Amino acid sequence: MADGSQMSLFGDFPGEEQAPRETPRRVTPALRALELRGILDHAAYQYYALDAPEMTDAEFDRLLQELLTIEAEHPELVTPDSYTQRVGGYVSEQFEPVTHAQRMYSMDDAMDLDELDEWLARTDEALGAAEERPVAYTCELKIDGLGVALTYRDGQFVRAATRGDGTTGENVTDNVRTVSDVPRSLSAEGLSRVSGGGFGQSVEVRGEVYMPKRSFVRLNEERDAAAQPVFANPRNAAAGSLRQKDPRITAHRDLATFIYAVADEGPISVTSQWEFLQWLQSCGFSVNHNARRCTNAREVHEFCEQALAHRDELDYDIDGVVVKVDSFANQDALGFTARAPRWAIAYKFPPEEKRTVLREIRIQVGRTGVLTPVAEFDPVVVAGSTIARATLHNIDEIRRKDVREGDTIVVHKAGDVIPEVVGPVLEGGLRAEHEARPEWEMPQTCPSCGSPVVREEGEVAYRCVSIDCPAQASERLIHWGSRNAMDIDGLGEELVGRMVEQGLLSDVADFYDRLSEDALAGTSTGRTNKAGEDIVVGKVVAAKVMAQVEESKGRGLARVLFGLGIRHVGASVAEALARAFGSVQALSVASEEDIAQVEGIGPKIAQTVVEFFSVPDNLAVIERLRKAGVVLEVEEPAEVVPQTLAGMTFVLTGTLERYKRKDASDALKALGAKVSGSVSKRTSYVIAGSAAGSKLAKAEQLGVPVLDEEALGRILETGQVPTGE
Ligand code: 3B9
Repeated sequence: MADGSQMSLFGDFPGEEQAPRETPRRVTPALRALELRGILDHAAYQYYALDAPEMTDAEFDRLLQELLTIEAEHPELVTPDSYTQRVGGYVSEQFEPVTHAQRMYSMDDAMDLDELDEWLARTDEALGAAEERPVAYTCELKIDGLGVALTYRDGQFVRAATRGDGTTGENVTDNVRTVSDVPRSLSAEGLSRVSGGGFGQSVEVRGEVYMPKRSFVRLNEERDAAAQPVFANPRNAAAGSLRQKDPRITAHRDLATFIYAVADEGPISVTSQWEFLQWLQSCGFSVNHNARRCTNAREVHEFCEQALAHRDELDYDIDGVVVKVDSFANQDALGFTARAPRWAIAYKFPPEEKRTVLREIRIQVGRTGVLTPVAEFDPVVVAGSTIARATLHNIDEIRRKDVREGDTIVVHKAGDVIPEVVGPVLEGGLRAEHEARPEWEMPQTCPSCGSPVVREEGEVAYRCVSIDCPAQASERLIHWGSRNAMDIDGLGEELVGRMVEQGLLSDVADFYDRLSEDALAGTSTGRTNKAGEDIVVGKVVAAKVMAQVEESKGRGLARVLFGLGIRHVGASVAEALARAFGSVQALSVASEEDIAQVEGIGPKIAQTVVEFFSVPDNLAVIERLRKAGVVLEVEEPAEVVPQTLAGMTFVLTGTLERYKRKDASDALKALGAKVSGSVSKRTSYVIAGSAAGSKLAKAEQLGVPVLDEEALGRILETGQVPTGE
């Protein structure tokens, strides 16, 4: 990112990672603009509403830049609903806007050490002989987080705002208050070094909110286990966590900060960035210790090289080094341009890229019929892990990159996480070979069912719209049986695929009115044994799966709604719908307006829900589910359970003998407790089973009381936590 201090979806435009591209020649600017608006709206929705970004920030920036370029060249094409016309461009409507008293500046980039040297030389020269010499520089790490501004009034934390577009950000005070390393009040020691003993009015510090890599991995493990979409990288996880409507969710995400600037250094009695960092620390702020005061270019180089060499050892992502002229007098002499200080530069690390060979572009058919081309290439290790495939998203992307099967390609990890094809290698005689290969074409028919595929107007995606496409059916059935939906254990993906192929299953109602133990036993699992023979489902497994199917009937309305796989209806939306409508029947006759009334549900979701229930086949499946005895209503709780554990937060870790983790967690929640996946000082109790690991250690470190399984049993029986005897 040009400026790692922000999420570039809000970011400081223009995106600088890739040069703006010309409008593709094949389509008219009007059509392309229409298409781009659709893509950007969808991407923003995925990012904000669903917390499940489908593209990288760089990609988003690129598309936004393309749209802005078209609109600049053809002002008649600008529409009021264009993404570019939104308040402040990138400021969302969810949080209250905050106008920064002092602009949140970006920084100029140096893309390599040569550019950095040029900047050092220029700066040195500009400062001339009259200023403080030799010119010293403070080198800091460039944290790949989100820029924030924290305001303190009379030494008390009063407000936090995101960077936004640099001028206007969002008020995220309630969420930032839950970040444990943000001081609530400034230390007396820090304040003593401010002229007048304090900032009579207020002081605004700036820095980065980030999620430690370890916490990111853990969060994703938890989300994955709960069948929730995972975050692409720590920065997106931090962004998603900071932009939660409910601060209690943010509180359970392990966020942290590094502070490095103040909006107005006037009243502080320090004279350089280096001293200023010490002052920040003395105030109680978290300041990154990997910084160095350098007095020549060689030392600056060394710092950059060391940062690059050791970046993997850090528990936070960095994307470069920030070099700042150290003395404030020298900074003043240099001043600012409209968007950035002349006294600072961001040296950006080169992204790790590898060459490999693109073997095949294969089509994946999703649950909603979208055909996604996926690049399959020879495995290569990039940024610490082996990758062998990457989504190419859609045909436009393939044309833009101009990759063809058989090409030698460059791959990297976008945001250091998502494998991505950068493009074909065309030098060294490879261009002729590339040109000789045919351009890849989207299949005209679905590779799974053979029906014609369609591309709807204004959409990038090609879809198989067949109602009996086996690939879609398998994906839908797998989803129905997944953890957060009907939780049918023992349903492997291959097994479902085979059952669909063999005609045993085609829709979710088939689980209940068509599948039988006899039919299941003897079905190929899709796996082979050492001798290469097909492994078939045995009688015992078949009986187990059928018992699970039977049990799943009573999972309740929310899981049914999630399991149906209605577009945009994730687990939490399903829960909200279930609570609001109480039955499938009531939901199926609700209008878009009725549905959009529900807290947390927007018009887009409302529309897809109504669409879903307007399809006769879908209603028929629901009717069969009802007849088979699947519970389609919210069941009234048999008795009101006293919420004796309200306000307490539990963390379960290790292996429990008597309870399934999920059951124990549900039982605690039924008593009003919250159950979290990570230990913090806000955790009331950690329940540790056998082989408990890092969470137990963290609890001990933070002094959080740890209970064993027996104690858990007593809590669940009595509804009371042990008193300290
Ligand atoms: C008003 C690190 C990042 C970073 C600055 C950074 C991003 C931006 C910046 C911050 N990592 N440092 N530093 N390590 N990702 C340099 C842009 N500085 C300011 O925002 C800032 C703002 C200032 C000084 C600095 O003072 C003024 C007072 C009055 C008028 C004009 C400026």
